[in-house]
Amino acid sequence: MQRRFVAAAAALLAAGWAHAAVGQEVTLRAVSAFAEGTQFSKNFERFIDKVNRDGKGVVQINYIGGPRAMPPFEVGNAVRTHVIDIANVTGAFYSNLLPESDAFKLLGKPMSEQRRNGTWDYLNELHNQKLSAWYLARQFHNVPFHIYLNRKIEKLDFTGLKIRVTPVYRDIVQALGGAAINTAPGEVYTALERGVVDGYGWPVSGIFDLGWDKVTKYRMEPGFYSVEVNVLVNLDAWKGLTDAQRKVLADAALWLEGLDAENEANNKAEIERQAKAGIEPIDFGPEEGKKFIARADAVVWDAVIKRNPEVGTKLKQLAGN
Ligand code: 173
Repeated sequence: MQRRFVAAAAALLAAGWAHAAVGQEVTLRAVSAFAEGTQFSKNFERFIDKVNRDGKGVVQINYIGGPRAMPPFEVGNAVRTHVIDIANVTGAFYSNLLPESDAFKLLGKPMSEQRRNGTWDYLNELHNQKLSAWYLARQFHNVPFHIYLNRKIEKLDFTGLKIRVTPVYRDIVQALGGAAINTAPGEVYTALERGVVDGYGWPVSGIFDLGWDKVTKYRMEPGFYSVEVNVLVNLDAWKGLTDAQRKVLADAALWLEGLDAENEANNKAEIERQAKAGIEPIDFGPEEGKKFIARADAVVWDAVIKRNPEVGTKLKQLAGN
């Protein structure tokens, strides 16, 4: 009797261990919407390295790569349909699935505050519902966007200019009379080189990564909005993880958001580097600058609130908190 019990217990234990050995370490497949090794993939890649260090035997990430692996505007949908488990992607690239993502760039407070004041929870809910995704982290809140131009303008007016956009810049470019041409980052160099566009929207940092400095003359001041690049996890994948696995990812997510502390110095260094590369600022002074930013914000809130009054109003309230 005693021996049989011991044998059965040992078998159970062995089965448990076997299960643990199989179930314990899970590997997630990751994609970035930005080219590997470039400005807006770099920190995500550091996050992956950290997870793979801290998560040994628990959770690992297999980085499949950037746009060479998957077109950037398909990354959000690939998370939704669980073609991949985890992604580094801006809301602007999945606004077809979540149109309210147009407003994410107006949520510019530090992530520690957004996690305290309910913004993170609300955005997580939106991602759960519309993207079947867990909103694990948001990066680069303190990096502004700019419009870069190859033709000098004398006032805040884009009439006659063709400007490469994503949904980030579409509304303001059109409000200022410009023709907005939507392209993925990978097409910007050729569009500029061939004169298909007279300028483009992009953050203050990262234009050297793909050689755009060689085809850029001016950077318009001031910077506006707040870059958002998010780490999303497919919701079924997230729910299927153990508490220990989720903890490795959640801790690494907070660490990743902490890397935003590096951005201010990097923004400054990029502006200096642009000046050295001969890229001149176009600046109409503080009054015009203020007007521009107010207009840029207003066109987005108007569009988002018109499209979805409930979500738009809630996001605007959270932005002001
Ligand atoms: O310009 C873009 O492609 C874009 O929308 C974006 C968003 C976040 C970071 C970098 C670029």
